[in-house]
Amino acid sequence: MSTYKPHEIEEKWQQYWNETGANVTNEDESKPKFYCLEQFPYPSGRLHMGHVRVYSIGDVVARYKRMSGYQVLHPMGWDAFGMPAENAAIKLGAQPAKWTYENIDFMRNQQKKLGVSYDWDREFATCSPDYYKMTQQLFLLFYERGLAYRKNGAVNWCPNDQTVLANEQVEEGCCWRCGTEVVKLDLEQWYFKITDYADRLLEDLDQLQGWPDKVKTMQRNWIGKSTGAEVTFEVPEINESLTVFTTRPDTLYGVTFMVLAPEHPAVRKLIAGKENEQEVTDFIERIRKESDITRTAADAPKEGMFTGAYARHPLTGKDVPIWIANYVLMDYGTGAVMAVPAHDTRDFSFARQYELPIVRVIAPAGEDVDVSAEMEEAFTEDGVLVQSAEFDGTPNREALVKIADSLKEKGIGGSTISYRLRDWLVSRQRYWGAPIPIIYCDTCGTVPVPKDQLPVLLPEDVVIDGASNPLAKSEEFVNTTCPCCGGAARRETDTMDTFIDSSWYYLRFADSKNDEIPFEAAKANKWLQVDEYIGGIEHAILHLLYSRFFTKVLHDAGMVNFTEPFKSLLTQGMVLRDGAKMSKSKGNVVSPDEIIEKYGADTGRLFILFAAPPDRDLEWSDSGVEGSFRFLNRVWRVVEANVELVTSHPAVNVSDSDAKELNRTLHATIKKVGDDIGERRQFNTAISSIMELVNKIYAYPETADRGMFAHAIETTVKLLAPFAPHIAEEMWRMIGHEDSVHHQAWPAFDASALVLDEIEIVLQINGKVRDKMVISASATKQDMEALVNENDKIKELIAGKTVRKVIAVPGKLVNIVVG
Ligand code: ANZ
Ligand code: ZN
Repeated sequence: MSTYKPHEIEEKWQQYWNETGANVTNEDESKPKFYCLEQFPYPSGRLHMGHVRVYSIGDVVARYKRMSGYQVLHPMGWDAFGMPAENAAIKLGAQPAKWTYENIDFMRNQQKKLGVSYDWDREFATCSPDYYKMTQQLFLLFYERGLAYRKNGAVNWCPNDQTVLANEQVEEGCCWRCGTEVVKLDLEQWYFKITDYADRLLEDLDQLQGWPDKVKTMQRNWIGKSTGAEVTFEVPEINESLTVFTTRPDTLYGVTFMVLAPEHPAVRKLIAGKENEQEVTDFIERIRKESDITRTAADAPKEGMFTGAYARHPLTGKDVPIWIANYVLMDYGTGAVMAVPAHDTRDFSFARQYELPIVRVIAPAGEDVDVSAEMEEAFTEDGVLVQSAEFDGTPNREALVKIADSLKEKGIGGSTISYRLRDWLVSRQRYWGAPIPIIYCDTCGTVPVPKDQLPVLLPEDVVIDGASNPLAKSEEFVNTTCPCCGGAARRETDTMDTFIDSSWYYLRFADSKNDEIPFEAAKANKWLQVDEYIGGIEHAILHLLYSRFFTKVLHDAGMVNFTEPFKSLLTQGMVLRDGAKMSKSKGNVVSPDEIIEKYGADTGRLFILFAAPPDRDLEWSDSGVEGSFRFLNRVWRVVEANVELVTSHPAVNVSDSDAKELNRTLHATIKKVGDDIGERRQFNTAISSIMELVNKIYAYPETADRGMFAHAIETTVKLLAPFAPHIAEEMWRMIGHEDSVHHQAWPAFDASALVLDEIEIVLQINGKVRDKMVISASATKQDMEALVNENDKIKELIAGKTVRKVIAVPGKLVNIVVG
């Protein structure tokens, strides 16, 4: 008897798969394609259990699809640019490249030890010049299409990371990476025009049937489409006009003041020469430094100041004082608000605070409201218009359209749409990223680096001290010649946001060796969309929104024939221990190496897949891991004990009732496991059904058909293959096969096996259960009565009594009433 020794067999089979190219993409046009992708990791150093979870999920799907007759693309790579490499350089004096590649080697080795079936021939790291040359090509494509531009403005700056951040990378006012509070700075930066795609990014969410609703909702809210109107207010004293964005043009007659964002460009002119000029200027400087969160939080104190200037109400001609306040943001709508304190909560508290008039223009329908009565709070519900000239009595929903239309007629406004989404700030003042391929020339201006001069390589002899952008300090890098005129010129020293690298990597896998272009259209169109994409919920907006945007741009450029990159999305839950997320800082980490060392990779994978549905948080449990290990041993023992029988492939004869029952369980399991992996992605229930099957195998009597028994054991090995690939391979060979279990066809499901032809009924006397009996499922009432009369136990019990009535319920019971 050999015992299950995971270490011996795992290493052996990993080597075998590697040598035989078992996991190389099986391109075969006669088969349907399937692209299974797990979000590629940042090479931070070591894999954690969260990684193991994602890869285990992906591998089950990929292996199942291969066995189900698909050509499967299942690649892996490295999201290898970014801050940690630079921080390591500062702390440890290591070169970012060296540090990164060492981590990649280590982590790749860990992935291999897990037995994940990646096609390593397609591997790449985004920090390699081969890859970032293509990232630079794509930057230039965006530039040519007018989608990459430079602009000056207030940007988010992380004082710790010494770089700017995109809006999506600011979480509750703090840097997404290091948690430092973000400040606002005025800088000239590169942007991608994602706002041009706002509508399509929103509309196409409806196509994404395979995405969690939660993620779609988050994207929808982030894009933040809002339908409203623009209204223009003249400001005679500066001979200019101010335009506001409002979702409530129906409240126009209730405007009692106007509020501009302190950064609004008109403010300077409004206060010029006024006695409070200095005071207002100081105020502006102070507010600018506040984060948007502080400024807009509902309970945050509102702060404002009168500019001393007045606008003219477009309909009444009345003077409207112009204020500035922290609660109005420059980068939403137009940065200017018509304040209606009677019907807007923020305006109401501001008006109360600064003693500004409050004028009611909407009253609850059917109520007689005294319009001069003081209001206790803003009235934000629907109603009918009052104090609104010719619109009095009009329901406000109707008035909304009517007033917008009348503004349009008069040429002072009209309906419009506003988005919360801002353009994507893509330049970073850091070293470890793809250099932006742009040159500045005094004569020719901004000049893109010609394609044949790509990649713009990162220089290696740089000083990385965290104080300022290393590239800007490298004379050798900065000074160059202009590609247009040959004169002296300077290179752009910012690098690209690493989210650009990851916005197109899934396309590169289709053609990862191409050194001319990012990828061939035909290859991308063959493999994409990604059929199953697996990754963390933390990318619900960031990476997933950017990737969708990239795909649409590449579609418009004719480079791909699809508009959405990820057909189906699975967001896996966290791995917890003692109720908290596993993390170094909490000291509750279980390392993948530890588990592989103690139990083998198959046990680790099986536990992780069994312990929770993939989208839920998973609580680590040592006894759960033990349980998985015991289960694999249990399977091993039954295979091992029956090697000779199974190898001889005895004829299957499903005629006795035990064989029928085992056959029924077997096919129920085949169906369940297939549906659970292929459709429902519920690996935990798939595994528990295999466990039940194994129990049935153990309980199968020796007297029942041996062929069925052998067949069930052999099929169990196949069903287990996607979950525990090494042990399945080993057992498959033990039972006499020469080829890999992973190249077998997935067991075919036979629906007829599920039809029960025998059932169990209960036998009662005066309503009390006395015995059970197995009979034909198609037995009629008469058949049942006849069968009961043959039952020895019943016969004994009713001996000498008078049978008054026999009640037979087909499929269930027979009740004998005796007196
Ligand atoms: C007048 C009004 C009356 C408003 C009323 C609301 C209620 P959403 O729905 O989120 O798009 N607003 C416009 N631009 C702003 C800015 N830059 N900063 C802060 N607030 C701004 O919000 C649109 C509403 O938010 C607009 O409609 C405007 O106030 C305010 F009874 O205009 B409303
Ligand atoms: Zn030039």
